[in-house]
Amino acid sequence: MIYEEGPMRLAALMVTLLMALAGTASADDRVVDDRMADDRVADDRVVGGERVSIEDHPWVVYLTDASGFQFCGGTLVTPTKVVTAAHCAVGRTTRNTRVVVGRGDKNSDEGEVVRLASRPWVHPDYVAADRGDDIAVLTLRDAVDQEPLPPAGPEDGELYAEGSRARVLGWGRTGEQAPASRYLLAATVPVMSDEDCSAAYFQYDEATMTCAGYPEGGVDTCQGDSGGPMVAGGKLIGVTSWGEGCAREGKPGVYSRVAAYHDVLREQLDS
Ligand code: 4AZ
Repeated sequence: MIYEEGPMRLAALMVTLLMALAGTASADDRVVDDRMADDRVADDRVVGGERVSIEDHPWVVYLTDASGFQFCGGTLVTPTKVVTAAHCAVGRTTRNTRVVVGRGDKNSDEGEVVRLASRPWVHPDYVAADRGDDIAVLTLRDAVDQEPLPPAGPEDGELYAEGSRARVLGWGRTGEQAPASRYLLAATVPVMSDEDCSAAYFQYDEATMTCAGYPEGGVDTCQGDSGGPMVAGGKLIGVTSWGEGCAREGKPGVYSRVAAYHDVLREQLDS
């Protein structure tokens, strides 16, 4: 997550260019340079994305398959319920889905790996992320101790106001062509107006989506961050859903508008 088209990326490009001029660069060198740049993005906390501790964000979780491969994020909203994206949960079984709780570093063995108690609940109207209703709820077999994050409700309209700042978190890619992050990253993005979201995407639906990012791009969620949290006012206001590429100018990230699903979530969380 947290793509950053900033100075480090530019620096990596310059290095590649200089090496090419010196006759030493190959396509493979370029990949290595990109990786190094991305590591520095994660470690040096440059503008946009930064490493954050899981202890400060105990409700953010990631999903893996049975082999341990991280494919999405999620948010604990009660000790046994995780909100994620429908496109992360559709078709998944209890056998091939794990929820990793309390682990900021994918390579550590801290935290818990929790199994599902049942097949995921997927919003019944879900068809595809850019058609809306990209929301799902997972039920954990064992309750966890981590503090949950309450979902936004109808009273939280101001959290979706234009320019309101939100935090987005995840272990996804740090660039469209970059590998996923080893560490939990976070970034701050401004919520865009429904007009601007609609201008960016014909599929945008203001009733069930919100979008966020800077007009010039540069900070965003990316592949692998899906299902993870968009947070403001101490509440889960969005679920990372879709967008055209990552951090592109004029192409903000799109998030499921959690407040719009208050009643249906209530029903799921109480069941
Ligand atoms: C994805 O493929 C994805 N830039 C997630 C977020 C965004 C784009 C794609 C938003 O999971």
